[in-house]
Amino acid sequence: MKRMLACAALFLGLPAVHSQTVSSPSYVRSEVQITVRDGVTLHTVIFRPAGSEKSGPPLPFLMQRTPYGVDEASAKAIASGKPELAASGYIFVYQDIRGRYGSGGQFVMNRPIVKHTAKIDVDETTDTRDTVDWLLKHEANNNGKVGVVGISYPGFTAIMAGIDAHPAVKAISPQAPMTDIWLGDDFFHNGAFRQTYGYDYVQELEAQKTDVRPSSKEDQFDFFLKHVNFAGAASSAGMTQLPTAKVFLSQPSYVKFWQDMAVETHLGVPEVPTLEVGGYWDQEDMWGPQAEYAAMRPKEAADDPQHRVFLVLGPWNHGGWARGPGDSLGGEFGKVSFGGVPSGAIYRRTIEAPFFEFYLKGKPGFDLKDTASFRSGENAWHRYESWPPRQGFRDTRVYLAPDKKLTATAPAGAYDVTAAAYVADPADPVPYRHRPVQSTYGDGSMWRTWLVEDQKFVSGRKDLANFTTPALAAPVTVTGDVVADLFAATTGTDADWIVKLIDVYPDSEGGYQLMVADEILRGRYRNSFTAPQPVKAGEVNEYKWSLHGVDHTFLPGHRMMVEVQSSWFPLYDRNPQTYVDNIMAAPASAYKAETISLFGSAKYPSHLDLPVTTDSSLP
Ligand code: PG9
Repeated sequence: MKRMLACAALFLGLPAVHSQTVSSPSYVRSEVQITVRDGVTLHTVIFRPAGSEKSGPPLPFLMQRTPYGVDEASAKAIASGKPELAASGYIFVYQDIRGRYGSGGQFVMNRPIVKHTAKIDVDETTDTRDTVDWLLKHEANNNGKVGVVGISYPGFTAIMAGIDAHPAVKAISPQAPMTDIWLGDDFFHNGAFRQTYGYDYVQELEAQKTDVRPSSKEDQFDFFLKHVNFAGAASSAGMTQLPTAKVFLSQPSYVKFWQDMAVETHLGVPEVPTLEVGGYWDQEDMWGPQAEYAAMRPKEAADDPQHRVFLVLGPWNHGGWARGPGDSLGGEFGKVSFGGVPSGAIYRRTIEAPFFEFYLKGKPGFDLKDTASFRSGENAWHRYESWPPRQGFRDTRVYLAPDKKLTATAPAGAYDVTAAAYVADPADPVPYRHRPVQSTYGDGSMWRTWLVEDQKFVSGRKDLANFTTPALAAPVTVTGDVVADLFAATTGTDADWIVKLIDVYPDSEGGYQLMVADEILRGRYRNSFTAPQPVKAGEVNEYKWSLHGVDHTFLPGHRMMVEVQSSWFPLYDRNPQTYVDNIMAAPASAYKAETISLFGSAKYPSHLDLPVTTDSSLP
């Protein structure tokens, strides 16, 4: 699409500089540079129903602020993406955030919230407020109400619109927002560095003002192995001076830089009604919506009639709720079907559209009390009084036991029994998805659906351990946060711990091994994310971390499997397994094969905590 350049110098802060009726006769598209408090101009594209500026009811705004460019926004995309809202009548606003595409100023990745003591103290909250001020003043016949919506980075800008919010902001929907980029979203998970993502995304956003997605023909598994560590890979791409890469390389722990970016610490009682949306198989920001909801929800009084934070979790990958019917997920290497239920279409029609209609136009129809979650396996929507739900659920455990068994029976008597041992060799790390591993957003990339790849492709390896129940006689439904609690030792002085909860389908259904929960913990951070510590070789340590929210029924005939491994490559950089201060620059000599022992005794009962329905019974 031809990019329309606004005559910025001439029209700063003035009403729309270009207007044209686009292919859909029902919208007028205008383009404007909005000047914010420090003089920077933000490139903004506005679509409003033709004639609505002069006649008809005043309309609310629905805004999205993005680093990905707004020139592609079109009436056609609005009509297909948000048909109910398009039909109802909104002024749709798209804005390039500071420093990206047509906007001025400097781009700062996940720009932290600052104290607003001077005019130059700006962040995404102030840019939103100044934009809202401008819209209210300059767009005729508006109803004084603004909604803000967005997925992923635009999800982050949506939550920013709800912090120190402009009084006209009446509803926000952060969808897959990244919330804490170090703890659980795009760049690190529990201290383990997501090197392929960091490598590709930082180049995409920080090397220039517009997106350029790195695309290599080389298997990224070979590429990252060959460069030993992230410092090597980053140097080969000439990206070591890009701002975020610099910090990856120099400050890999949870230092102030990363803490300042975290959103959850800024969230109190929600200032405006907030619809958080996330996918159970989101390969990028699965954690963000759950974390934001968890930060806000407990701060609301139980009996507050102004209940304002809502959560929707569904069977989707990153942004999957916004496109297609959502009745299945996956591709060549594994596909899960949701029994013909169009989960995404249902969400868009019955939750998202009514949410904005209610808060921005006062129309009835939004009846979500708190949480809506799609339960896979059973393949049905459920509504809960809060997340994770408590009523009708109980906490249970499954234990890792010798002979590859997974059992609900707690180990008794025996001390220091090794449930399993394996040798983890950084020279031959466990792939996280089928090879070749394409660049994240490169040609033919299988990135978007890797979380549902059939785990059979690795589960027979010798450098991991798995534990399985017998075939279930009755359904077992797990709803809520799954927590891994391992007692383990290594012959090395550092290690990564990856736990995957897997639904093993019956042989008659191909024996598909579907991951339903998974997460990594970098061993050096077992006691503190800010003060990493070596592990003492041979010492048994407890490693406990959350695998996040799940809503899944293991059907009769299926088996539940827990798999433990020590690498997930090349998505996560390799842990050399010898403690070095900075893994980003670990020398080749530090990478050593080590023996990992998992314990399964009364003294060291490695297990998973599972919230299950009260009628679920585990073997
Ligand atoms: N997941 C993307 C992201 C990366 C890094 C920071 C913020 C967001 C995205 O899809 O926008």
